[in-house]
Amino acid sequence: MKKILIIVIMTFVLTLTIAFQSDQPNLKITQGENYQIVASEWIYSYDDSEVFSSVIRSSGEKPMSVEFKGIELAEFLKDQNIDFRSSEKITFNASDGYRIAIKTEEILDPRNVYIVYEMNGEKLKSKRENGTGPYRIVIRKDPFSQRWIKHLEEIIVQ
Ligand SMILES: Nc1nc2c(c(=O)[nH]1)N[C@H]1C(S)=C(S)[C@@H](COP(=O)(O)O)O[C@H]1N2
Ligand SMILES: [Mo]
Repeated sequence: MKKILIIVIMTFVLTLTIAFQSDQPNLKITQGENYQIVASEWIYSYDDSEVFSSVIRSSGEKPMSVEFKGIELAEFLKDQNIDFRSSEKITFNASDGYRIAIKTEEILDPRNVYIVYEMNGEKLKSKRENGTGPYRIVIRKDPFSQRWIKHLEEIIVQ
């Protein structure tokens, strides 16, 4: 009886651990053969994060003014020691299979491309929680949000 109880408890704890770990919103940066994982804590505690206003245009809904908090992508990559200046574009993969590429030119344009993790003071929720996060790319100078990739998982520098 005791053994069974211990097994049940251990299974429960293990399941919780796995569930918790897979919910940790880390980001992967891939460059050629190499990759690095950026922990969510690093992102959430980033010193030079910025808050800016933006307008969300979802199909079938009125444009909505929001406040985003995030990190300028060029700064983020620089602080991760990723040199992307010689590549033509960067590719972004989302957990739902969505994928977009952004030209390096656009990324180097000041205050344009951001990795966003908060909206109106709240952390972006995951796809499972019906959110647009935990991370989203916002291109401030592109008013249409097709390229504002949600559920960002991987950044690929060619
Ligand atoms: N990961 C992911 N990002 C995505 C999409 C998607 O299907 N998957 N759709 C894009 C399109 S076409 C639009 S219009 C916006 C919709 O964003 P919203 O959910 O904030 O309205 O997200 C963009 N980013
Ligand atoms: Mo869209």
